[in-house]
Amino acid sequence: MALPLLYSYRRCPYAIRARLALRQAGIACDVHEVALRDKPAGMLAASPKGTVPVLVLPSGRVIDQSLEIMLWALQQNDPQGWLTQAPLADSLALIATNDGPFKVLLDRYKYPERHPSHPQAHHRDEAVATVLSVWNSRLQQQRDRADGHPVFLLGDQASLADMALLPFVRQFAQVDRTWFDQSELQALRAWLDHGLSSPLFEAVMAKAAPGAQARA
Ligand SMILES: N[C@@H](CCC(=O)N[C@@H](CS)C(=O)NCC(=O)O)C(=O)O
Repeated sequence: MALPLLYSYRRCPYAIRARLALRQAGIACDVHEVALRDKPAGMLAASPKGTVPVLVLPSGRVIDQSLEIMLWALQQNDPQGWLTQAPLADSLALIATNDGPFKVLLDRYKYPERHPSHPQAHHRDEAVATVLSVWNSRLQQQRDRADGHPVFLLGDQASLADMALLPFVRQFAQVDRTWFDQSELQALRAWLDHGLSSPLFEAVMAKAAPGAQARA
């Protein structure tokens, strides 16, 4: 039987969140690892906008937004209740902050040469002041009640928001891990480390060569 085909890029945070949800839902896919500089014709035919991830279902339906792929996958099967742990609107609000203002600041922090009017630390500090310190406080409040158990953005179990944000906070931390490890963001760091060390995250980050077709 034909499997869904996922056009993906290993390190792309949007593609990572899609792979997390597909794997969590137990949906087997053929995964085509794309070279972003040389996108396959089949991907561009399915989705001319040319961003990954793109999911092509055996029916021919194309889903080419990462959040839509997450929702589609979890609507098939959601064994740990990522969609129901917390009000979906709360998850979607956090994701909107992530995909909007946080992503803008993350890109400025990652590529400071494209924004020379400010030093790199300015973008980092703005991301912390406007977004990450808010998420950190939210997690810290959960920690204060959790008696040492891992905590998540919207409660004591992972929700859609945790999984959708994790790959982006990972990128932020990776820009300067030494700085991140010494920052005031302790609760966020614990949340990130817990998420990154999960078997699910490790599984979706397994390496594949560009152009390779793997089965996930
Ligand atoms: N809104 C899209 C954004 C996806 C996106 O921007 N992906 C990046 C890679 S991380 C991409 O494919 N960029 C096109 C390029 O670099 O050519 C989604 O949520 O799926």
